[in-house]
Amino acid sequence: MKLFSSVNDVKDVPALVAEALQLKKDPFAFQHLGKNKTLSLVFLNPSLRTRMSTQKAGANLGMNVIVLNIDKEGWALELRDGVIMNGTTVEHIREAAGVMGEYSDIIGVRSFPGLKDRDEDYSETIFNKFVEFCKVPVVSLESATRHPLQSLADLVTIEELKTVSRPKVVLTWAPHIKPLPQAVPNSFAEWMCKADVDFTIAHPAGYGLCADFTNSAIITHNQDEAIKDADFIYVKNWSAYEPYGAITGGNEDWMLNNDKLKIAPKAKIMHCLPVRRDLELSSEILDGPQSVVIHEAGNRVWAAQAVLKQMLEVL
Ligand code: SN0
Repeated sequence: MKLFSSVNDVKDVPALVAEALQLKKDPFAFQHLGKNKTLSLVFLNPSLRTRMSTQKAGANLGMNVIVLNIDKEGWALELRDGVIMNGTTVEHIREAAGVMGEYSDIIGVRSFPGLKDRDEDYSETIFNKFVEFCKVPVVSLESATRHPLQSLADLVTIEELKTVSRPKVVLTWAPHIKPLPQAVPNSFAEWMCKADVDFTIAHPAGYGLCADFTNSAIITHNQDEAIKDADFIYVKNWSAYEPYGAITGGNEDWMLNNDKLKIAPKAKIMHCLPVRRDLELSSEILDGPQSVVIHEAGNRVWAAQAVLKQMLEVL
């Protein structure tokens, strides 16, 4: 694998999931692959799980890992072409990414959407510029429209914890106070549409996702109907795709609590984290027996390690 930005970059999804679960059993079996290889993780936005799990995944494979919080520690980056750089930006992404490529065998990049200009965000200009100018394999650490390492870890978690061969998986919108990206739900939907699951998306009117990511999903505005007898419920807020980046109040009753979960007594509750307690998801669920959010976050290591291993194998 030379690029990991979407499920479409993966030749064999079940094999990648199996590889992650195998690495979980035997984390240090492939240290020779990463010996004297450098992984650089470049963040234009905050991170906890992605940073720590991908760093650990690289180390498990014997790699040297460099982390650069470029938004805080680097020169102010110019991302646009054709501008005279006489303002606040100091270094162009063309040079910055090119130089990072000189120091790295694999680069990971995190870059959130601006949520202002849909065409710009959905054309993935920043991520694609990194890919173009660094000239080494690139892993998305969450881009404007996708978070594939999260989705792979989610699929690994479902595969590991499912009790029926084809589980019912529900992605439900949750309330929030600020506009969040569509990257996590887009990506989760695109991976679930390729997995052996029955997949439903529930959201209030006005929060439909871009159809490119949701093609075979059942989509409903009725949360109760969606979550009834679910095996997995994936909780996530996102802002509107149309009008782009908008949020509207009045959907606070979409927050799951134990009372709502009575119709889904077997459901395991997932969230990519960070989660705002008692706004997006109730504390009683997060602290209760149905939550698997910590286990899910733990699986981020094995997802990242499986992807890095497949990249190292073709370096
Ligand atoms: C990000 C998102 O894409 O929704 C990262 C998730 C892995 N989440 C946030 O930005 C949360 C910010 C907040 O204020 O709650």
